[in-house]
Amino acid sequence: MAIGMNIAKADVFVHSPGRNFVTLKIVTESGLVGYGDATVNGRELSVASYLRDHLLPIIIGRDAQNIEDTWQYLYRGSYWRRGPITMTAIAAIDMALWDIKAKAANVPLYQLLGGASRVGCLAYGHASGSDFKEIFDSIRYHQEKGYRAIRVQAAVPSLNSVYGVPGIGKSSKGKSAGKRHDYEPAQRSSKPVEEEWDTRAYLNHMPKVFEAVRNEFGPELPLLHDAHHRLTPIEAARLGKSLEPYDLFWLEDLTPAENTDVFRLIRQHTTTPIAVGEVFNSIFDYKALFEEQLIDYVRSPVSHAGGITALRKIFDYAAIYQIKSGVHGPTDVSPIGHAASLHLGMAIHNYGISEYMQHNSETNDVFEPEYTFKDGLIHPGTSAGLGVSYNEKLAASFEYKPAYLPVNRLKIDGTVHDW
Ligand code: KDG
Ligand code: MG
Repeated sequence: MAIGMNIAKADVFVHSPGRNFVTLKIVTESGLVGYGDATVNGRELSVASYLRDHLLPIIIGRDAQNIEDTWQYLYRGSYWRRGPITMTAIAAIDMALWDIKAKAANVPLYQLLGGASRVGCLAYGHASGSDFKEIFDSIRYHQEKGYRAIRVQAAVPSLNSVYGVPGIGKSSKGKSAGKRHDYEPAQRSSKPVEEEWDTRAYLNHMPKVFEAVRNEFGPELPLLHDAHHRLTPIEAARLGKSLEPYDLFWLEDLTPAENTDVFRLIRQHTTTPIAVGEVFNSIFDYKALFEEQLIDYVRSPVSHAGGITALRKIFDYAAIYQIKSGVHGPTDVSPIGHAASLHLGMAIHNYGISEYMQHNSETNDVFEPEYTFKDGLIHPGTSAGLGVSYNEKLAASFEYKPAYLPVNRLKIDGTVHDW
């Protein structure tokens, strides 16, 4: 048994370098440090409390090397299983322990997960715009930054706001130009901002957007689109069908996440590939979707699906059905969570793509991630562990402030609508 590998200390930090993050730090008796990302966008303090008040007191003194046993102890050993807060808290501990194990072995984490299966992880960026010209400019901007796959979100003419499309209505005054790319959708405020929605207008407009984009950029560029869970099953089927001529890489989060039975109906109507799972947190959420071959990409990131230990099992299960990874990588996944997903992505065979919304300089100054982005691929780096650190002093200078994702209401009568 290695000396000094018991967990001696664990701390949770809740700060706002660029945006709110919850960060876990575990230290072994020998002084090895591991980091975990425990951020749940808009519900940060709940995970911090779950860790501080319930999990950290019971992991002190455990052998940091026994990752599987610790995972089972925290998951199977608890009466209350699953759910985003529980699984994010377990994920943070799991990530930190893998970070420690890789540092103890003096290798980048992907080496412990089987080694590199590729030279880097294909990533997609976020293009958006109020009109076709803005969308084209935004796609070009991302291509110039190196992206080889691009998610396209568009304003809908009759709506004065659409989630994922910043600066609607301001473009003619030139106010949105600097904000269009990789913006932060969670607004720091005491209450969520409210946005409006009209499914009919959206469904009528999206095929026009993708027709225009294909006409402008040709057939080769991989294009993705996110419906943010807003559709009914039959509306989702219609969208998939209407976008078939534009050959999407995937269509994401079509319907509300709770009812996965609806994918049977959607699948019967369209060959557009389907991605889902960024709000799933357990292998059981995917079970029927895999076994009945109803989806094509798994969206879970390491930080919301119970950690590297758990997501590895989800990916291996998906591989049996030729389903690939398509990991969630917005700015609310911290560089620690992002690095963990990248190391796993380097190692698995059924890697598909990762979302890569780039963090701002405040975030990067605190976490100093080693991953690099070049020619559309991200590489997690070769230093020992996850390749991410955490500057506690600098982080403490960015005070946590509540921030919320918007709430969505129907334009016609103000009814609260789905995410
Ligand atoms: O916290 C949720 C956001 O990150 C949301 O914008 C994520 O739909 C999302 C995406 O695909 O990044
Ligand atoms: Mg999404």
